[in-house]
Amino acid sequence: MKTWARGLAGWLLAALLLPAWSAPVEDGYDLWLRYRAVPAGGQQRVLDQARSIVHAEPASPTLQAAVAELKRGVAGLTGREPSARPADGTLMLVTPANAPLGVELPWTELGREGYALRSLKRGGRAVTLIAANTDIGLLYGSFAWLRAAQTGVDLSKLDQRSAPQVGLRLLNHWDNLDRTVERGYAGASIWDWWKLPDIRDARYVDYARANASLGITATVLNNVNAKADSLTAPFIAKAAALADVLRPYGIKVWLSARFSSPRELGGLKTADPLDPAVRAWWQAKADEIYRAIPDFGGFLIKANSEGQPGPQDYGRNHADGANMLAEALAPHGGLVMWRAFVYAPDASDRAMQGYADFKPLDGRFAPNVIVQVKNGAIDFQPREPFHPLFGAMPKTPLALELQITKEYLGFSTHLVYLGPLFEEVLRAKPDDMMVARHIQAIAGVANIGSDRNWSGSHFDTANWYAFGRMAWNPELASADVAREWVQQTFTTAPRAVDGIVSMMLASREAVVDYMTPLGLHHLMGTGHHHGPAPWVDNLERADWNPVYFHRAGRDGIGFDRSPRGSNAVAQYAPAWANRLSQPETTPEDWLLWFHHLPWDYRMASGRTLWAELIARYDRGVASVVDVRARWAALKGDIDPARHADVAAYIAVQEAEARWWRDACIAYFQSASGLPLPVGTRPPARSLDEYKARHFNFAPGRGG
Ligand code: GCW
Repeated sequence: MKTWARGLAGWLLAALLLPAWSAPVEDGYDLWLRYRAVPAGGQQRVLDQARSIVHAEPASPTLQAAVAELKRGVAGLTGREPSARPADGTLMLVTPANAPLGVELPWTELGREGYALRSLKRGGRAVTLIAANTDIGLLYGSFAWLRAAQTGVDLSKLDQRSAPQVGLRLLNHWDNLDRTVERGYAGASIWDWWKLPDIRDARYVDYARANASLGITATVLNNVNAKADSLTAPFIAKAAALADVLRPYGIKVWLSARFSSPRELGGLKTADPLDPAVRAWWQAKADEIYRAIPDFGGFLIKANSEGQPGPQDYGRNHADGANMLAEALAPHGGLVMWRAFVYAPDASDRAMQGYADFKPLDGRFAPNVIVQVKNGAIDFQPREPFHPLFGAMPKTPLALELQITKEYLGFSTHLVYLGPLFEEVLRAKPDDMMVARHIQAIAGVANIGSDRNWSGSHFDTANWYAFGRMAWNPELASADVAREWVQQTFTTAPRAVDGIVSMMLASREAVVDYMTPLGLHHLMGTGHHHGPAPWVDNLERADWNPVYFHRAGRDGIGFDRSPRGSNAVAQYAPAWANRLSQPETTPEDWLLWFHHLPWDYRMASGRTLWAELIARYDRGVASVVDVRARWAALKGDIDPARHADVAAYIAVQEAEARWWRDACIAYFQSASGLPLPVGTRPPARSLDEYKARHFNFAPGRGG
């Protein structure tokens, strides 16, 4: 064949193969930072504003990270990398020191972390200012610009500003030092403790980028069921290596600390917080950590909770324990996050323990102590009333603890978008203020692991994303957050976006309905928490048994927390206490959380409670069936591999939703002795068959 013909054939072959070569792999690793080439018109839209990037020199590591991300994003979206020479279409990263004259920017409003994006014309050229008071603000602003670019915002008319309402926004990794993850469903811990500090996996930088894109400012590296080893020199060195990688992205490293460490590591006879030798030990330990990590964030503490050691072992209270650690950290600017997740063995009502222990200590904690409170008073259920401590400790900084990992919501298998749950909690009003205004910090129990797609399923990263975005701005609507995430993670095609967002927004109510409708809670399998087990009543602690929580019997179902029962309602502000004292004025979504009612109690729908319960379970299953159909209808809009993955997961979710519905109805029918209402589909299996199911190797049991 002539040479020219061979050359032409080569080009033709390459052209045919190119799409296979250049089509980036859609395995979820790039999260919402995919920066995939937008359709041609969109590319010009981005290029018109971003042919060049201009910034102050010398650039700090943080500013370098911002510029690198902008280059990466523009190159991905348009196929062309911006230059450093000013052009018609320049992104200018500016602080008060180098902002162009004559442009009014809200510097004071932005504070330390905020940013402004402003489209201008300068000498006839398109210029976009990314403005902030600090380099970390410029990093957040750069990610905000890229979010706008990826979601199809008109980049020629930008005039937005944003500053975080909640000062401290952090992840809690329940990661163990052997790389198992407690309640983790996404593989091993991403922290390769064994190879640290020498080997610093590139994944740590991508973790930092993802969290910086959300404005997350800190991360607790290890499990709250802490091992004392995490405070030994080798592990401090490992944590220091991670701190070095995360620092340019504005992410501080924290550690969970085991309260008995002075005994286990220091050989002391006691860990009594009032003992001078114990206080000295913690001071020396804090000094040692800060020598390795000068900007160490502080300690997260789980004490006198589920068997963890704490100050009460020595007749002291939580404030005594927290204040000792706070004193050790204070000279370095460190903080203590002290968890209020406590419940005593002799609990008359486990939901009352956190308030009972901590409310009397309001105002007794040192200024650098934050009390960390779960969104509800039991334990990350599909729905819980807001925790009574919100609004009850006005003299104490509080952190809201949310679970991003889905310990009680179907692991990483079930598609459940948690944005609506976060929104419900943040907007709840214990008094005349929303929970979002009662908190100084917000912590999310991470759903991140070594799986390629980070969170164990393609949709679970939406919960990491929603946590971060709503921690930055607790008044963001979960629907808007979902839409942003879909447009960056899957597609900007409007019909597909609408379809996926509607699936996501239906998913949390669905899991409530098919697991724990009408305020039921804690019905799950023992230990692993997989699947339904409302019949369990044989555990060593009464308040570990599902029967303790639903109290189903011939007379009715539900936990009486009214004044006629445990009177837990009295822990809420008076307006709520009155409203929750009567079933008629209690929101039906919380009905069986606060009341024990007869099966023939008349619901708002006109049905009896028994019929309503079944209707809710059926509604939950129907919703999953609908989500499955919606996803199937999107087959042509989503890359095949991820579409197939998600479809397979939703099929499992449907089967497990049916299992939850059938097992719970079978059991509650056995407890009530009532016939199924006419027309009810009977459970597929017998109650004994459901009771016989065991899962000895369910994931998430690390620790
Ligand atoms: O949700 C429960 C989990 C435990 C967890 C504990 C806690 C880290 O079952 O695995 O322990 O709460 O929040 O401390």
